[in-house]
Order: sequence, then C-alpha cells, then structure tokens
Amino acid sequence: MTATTGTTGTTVGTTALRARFAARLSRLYGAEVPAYTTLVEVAHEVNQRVLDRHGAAAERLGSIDRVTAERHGAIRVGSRRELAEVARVFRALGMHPCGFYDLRDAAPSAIPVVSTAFRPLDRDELAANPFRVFTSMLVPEDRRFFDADLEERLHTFLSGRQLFAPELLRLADRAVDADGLSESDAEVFLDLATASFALSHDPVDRAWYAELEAVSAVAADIGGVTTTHVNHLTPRVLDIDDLYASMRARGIAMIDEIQGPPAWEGPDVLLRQTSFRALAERRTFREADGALTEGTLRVRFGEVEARGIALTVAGRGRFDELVGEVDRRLAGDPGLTRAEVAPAVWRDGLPATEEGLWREGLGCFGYAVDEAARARPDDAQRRALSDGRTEALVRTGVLRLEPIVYEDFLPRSAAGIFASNLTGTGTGSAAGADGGSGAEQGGAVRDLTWMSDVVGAEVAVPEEVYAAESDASLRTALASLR
Ligand code: OOG
Ligand code: NI
Repeated sequence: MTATTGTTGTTVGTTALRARFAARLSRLYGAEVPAYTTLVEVAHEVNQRVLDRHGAAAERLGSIDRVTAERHGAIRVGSRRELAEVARVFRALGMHPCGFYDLRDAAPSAIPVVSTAFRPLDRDELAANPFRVFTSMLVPEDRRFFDADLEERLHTFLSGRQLFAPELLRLADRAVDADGLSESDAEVFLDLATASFALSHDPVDRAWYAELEAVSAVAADIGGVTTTHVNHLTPRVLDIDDLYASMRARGIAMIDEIQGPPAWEGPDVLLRQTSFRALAERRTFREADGALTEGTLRVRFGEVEARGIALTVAGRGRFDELVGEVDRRLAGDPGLTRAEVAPAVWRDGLPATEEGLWREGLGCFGYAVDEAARARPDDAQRRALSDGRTEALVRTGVLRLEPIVYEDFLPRSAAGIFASNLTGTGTGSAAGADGGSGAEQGGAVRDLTWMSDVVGAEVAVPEEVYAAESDASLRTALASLR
C-alpha cells in the first residue's frame, strides 16, 4: 500500500483503494444476502481444517492471508458506455482487463453477453489484494437473441440510465493520474463506488422485465432494471469438496455439481467452482396500470472457488480434450455422473505430479534456487550447474518449481454457473454457432480487440501473462546462479 503525506493529506494508493473496496463490497453483500455470510464462515472453517491437516503445504497455492481475503465479484452492464465507465472505476483500483469470454454460444445454455475480468496483473499486486470482477456486457445487437425492435428499445432504455455518478468517475480518473487519492477523496470515492453496486429499490417495470426475461433471464437482469448490482461475491477455499459437503450439511441447496476439473489425486489445475442457488429477494414492481406491487426476483447467488495451477496454451488444449472426452463418455452412458467419469479421464490424460506437468510443458511455474544445493551441490547438481540446462537444474533439485496460480475464469464453468442459477432459460439460443463470422455471431462480432477498444485499454491474454511471469522468474533464477 502506498501511504505518503503531501500537501493534500494522506494519499491512499490504488492498492489500498482496492483492498478497502473489496472489504466494503463484502460488507454490503453480506448485509443484502445473509447466506453469503454463512458461505464466508464455512469457507474459513474449511481453510482452517486444511491448514490443520497439511500445515505449510496447504499454502503452496497461496498464503492463508491472501486466500482468506480473496474474493471475486461478478457484475453485468448493458452498453459500451457503461463498460467503459466501469473500466475507469476499476483502473483506479489497479484492476486491468484480462481475458475475453464469449458466452453467446456456450453450452448448456447460451447467454447474450461477452465478458472480461478486471484484476491486478502483477504477482505483488495479487499478493497484496487479489480482488477481481468478472464483468459481462449485454449484446443487444445479436439477432440470435433480440430482434431489431427489441434491440432499439434496449438501446433507448440503457442510454437513459447512469450507473456511475459523474463525481465517482472524476475521482477515479484523479486516482489514476495521481496514483491515489487524499483520505477524504478516497472516502467519497469508496462510498460512491460501493453504492453503485447495491441492489436498487427502484420499481421494476413488470412488463418490460418479463419481455426481456422471455429472451434471457440475464438480459432482464441487465436491461430490465435501472441500475447494476453485484451478482455474487466469491470467496476462495482450499478444499471445495469439503466446502460443498459442509454447506449441504447446513441445509443450503447447492447446484448439482462442482464445475471445472474433478477431484483427483494429481495436481489441482485451473479453477473449480460451485454455487448455491439464487435466492428470492424482495423487489418493487410497477404494473401495467401504474400500481406499485411487491414481489420477488431470483438473480443473485453465492459462489465459491478453489484455484489451481495455471496451464500453458498446450495445457489448455489438453484440458479441453479431457473435457471433451468426459462429455463423450457421459453421452455414451447417461447413467453415469461427471464425478464418476472424470477422475479416470484425468488419470489417463494428465501427469500425476507438478514436475510432470512442467516436463510436458502443460503447467506454468516460477523457479526458485535451492540454497543448500547452491552452497553444497552433490555430483549430479554440480554437473547440472556447469551444464546450465534448465531441465537438468530442475531434475537435480538446484531449481525448485513454484506453481503459478490460475487467476482467471473458465468460460464453460461461467456458463454453467449462469445457467444453473436461472429460473427460466428464455427463447434466445445460439447453440450450433461456432463463432467467427458476423453471421455466426448473430451479426455482432465480438472479440478481444473489440473489447480492448471499448474499455480503452488492451485486454490482456491470460496465457501470455503467465508465460511472461514464468520467463521472468527463470531469467532471474539463472542469472543468480552465474
Ligand atoms: C457471471 C458468471 C461467471 C464465474 O465465476 O465464472 C462467473 C455472472 O453470473 O454474472 O462469475
Ligand atoms: Ni463467479
């Protein structure tokens, strides 16, 4: 955290702003959705159990301090302007766009949004506070979901609302320019930023909401109301199977399965997630005759995640193959469940150790010099040191592998999380499309370049971020051996 004293008083740096914002959002969401507080409690219990069971080894993929504070949020916006504005707010928090996700042709159900995640990119910033927000943007121009008339009315509705106060955006820009805010400005900024994501009590136009809901529940949640809100806040756990069982034991209805890689005895890779079902929340509605009535909507839920090792491009390719193989076996025998099929597929298709992942070029690792080996190398280590090849240095233990944690998301899990929490699936469907051309994308081509243009900053490619970190770490380690 940056804390310098100048003529404007104490400066609250972007890192400290992010940590404070994450904590405030957590308090807000806990007050709005009490089941979230239960989830955080259970997550802490699970993490404590893992620490007791495994000691220091439990922290191999993240210090307990980081993991305890760790959250990701999810929000949804409707237009280019709204996405550009929220990007300005996140930039003031040291959060940068990373990854492009197109959920419009996702199985099991297509969602009319494209997404990115705003997150710290540097290892030190992630260690200080890893808060990230999965941010989705509606695509009203996609003809697979919306006809021209509905698109037009969505544009009109969205252009009439202002999600972020002008004062908030001014302060955000100032924080970026000055690398922080004075204590009093920081308070105003954090108040306004947090308030932007609170559930609104504005009446919901019943007919308009229902019309959008018939296309997609997510479209209604975005375009059917006058504000945005946190959709969920997700704590991180060190044992998601324990978490899942513990939540059920407390009587909380969880979705049917844990998304992502299965539980198995080999290294944890990428991301495993699960959630509890969206809860009914009281909302006020405006009926066709203008009368105000009380009702409920189910859109917000609780999610939890366990993070594993980042994969290289080749590793992601392997992962996708394994997912495909599990799907094929399940289709061949509908009596089976994913949890029954996947571990065997994983055993056949992935190395059982971290070193195996590294050797096959599938996992992302940093490198640390083993000081004992440097000071008193045995014969094999001496040969490796004089030969200088990375492979020999790792094999003989002169260099120790340090897993790089996956800090991003999985499109298929995201679609699964969206889908399992929707009350209705809507009529919109992009199934069968395979992306690429305008026609295939419903007339609305969206990709990483498009997203970069909208947010006004280059959207990073996750695999490139991990590769750069791994390369830099290797260079440092090798240089220190010379
Ligand atoms: C986002 C769903 C995706 C994740 O963790 O994969 C997501 C949403 O529901 O808005 O948060
Ligand atoms: Ni999420």
